[in-house]
Amino acid sequence: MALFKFIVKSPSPFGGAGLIIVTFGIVLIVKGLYYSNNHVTRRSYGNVQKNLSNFILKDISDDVQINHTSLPINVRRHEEHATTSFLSVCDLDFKTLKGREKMALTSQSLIALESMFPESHAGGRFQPNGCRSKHRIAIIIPFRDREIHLKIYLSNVIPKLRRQKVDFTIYVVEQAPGSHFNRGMMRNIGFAEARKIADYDCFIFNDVDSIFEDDRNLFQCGTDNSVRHLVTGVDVFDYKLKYSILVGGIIAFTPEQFRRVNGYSNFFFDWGAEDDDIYYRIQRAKMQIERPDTNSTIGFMSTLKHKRDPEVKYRFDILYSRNNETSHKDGINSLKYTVKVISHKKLFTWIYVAVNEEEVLQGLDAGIRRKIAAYRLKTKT
Ligand code: UDH
Ligand code: MN
Repeated sequence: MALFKFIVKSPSPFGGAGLIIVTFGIVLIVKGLYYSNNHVTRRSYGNVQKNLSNFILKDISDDVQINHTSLPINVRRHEEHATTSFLSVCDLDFKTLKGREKMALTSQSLIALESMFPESHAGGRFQPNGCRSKHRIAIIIPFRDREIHLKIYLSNVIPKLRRQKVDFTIYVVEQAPGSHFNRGMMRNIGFAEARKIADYDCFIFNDVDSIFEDDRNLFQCGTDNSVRHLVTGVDVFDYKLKYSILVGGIIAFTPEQFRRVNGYSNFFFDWGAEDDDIYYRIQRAKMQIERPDTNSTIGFMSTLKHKRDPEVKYRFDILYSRNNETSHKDGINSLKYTVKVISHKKLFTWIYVAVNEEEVLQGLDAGIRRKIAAYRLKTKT
């Protein structure tokens, strides 16, 4: 208002023409500011995204468009059948598989990896050539700050799965800074978000540093009552399982099986006991664990080296506080998170999420919450 008064009242050597010139000038300045603002907004959005994702945007192609994510599942299912129904169901010829292979410790850039697998569809979906897979699989990878592992994972695992003729899509669920890492929650979120995108009939949860060695170890789910754990031995444990109830590394659930156990507990932040907890959930739901033949090497898995996170002691307090009743209130039916980005990359769908740790832990017994707070104070973590 004051500025306007100044313009109108200011004496001008050009009279009325002066006023027009000044007004025109103001329009230009305002326009300029608007555009530069827009520019700044866009630029800083890019910067924010870079900070958020630390790696993905600097070394990978942009989002690839897919057009059916917003359609309801029954429509997508219909669409799917229309595009592939003329193909016959894949018949896996075991002679075309290679068997056990040593893991290659390659470290190509993600861009280079993308060009190695030109046949992928947006969001990291691979379909077999010339036949239709009976199953559609989502591979869920919990992730934070393990870029090199992800590259090694993709370059080793994709060729094996291609040979298995499965229809799979890789989801990388990355936890934003601001909370301690929660592997169980990242797995739950991957399940919840992938279900919104397509109608998967099998979810395979795979740690980014855990690579199956043998392509005869089929990426598929067990039948009704058996959850399939795809590991019988781990390289660093002399190709044995560290303990018999271990279900870590790679595990496959049908959506119905995962719903029956209510997914993973959301309470294990840091290096927790979410695997042991889900073992007990499976047991309480009266389901079995099935594995590849333990007399063969088919279920052997290689792991990638990394600094070990400290094992927090209070994880047992959380674990032992879980029972039928508490587990039914803690899992996929009580998930709280904020999706910051969903991006359909060429080799995977990237889901970037934030978790409010304090809010999640409200659901936990006050005594255990005090123990966690005391541990955080002592270790300053
Ligand atoms: N992860 C990350 N970033 C992290 C921590 C974990 O991406 O900072 C993911 C990643 O997929 C990793 C998985 O979570 O492979 C498991 O974490 P880890 O590799 O640190 O765990 P560790 O090798 O044991 O010690 C894995 C099996 C038992 C996990 C149960 C405890 N959480
Ligand atoms: Mn590990």
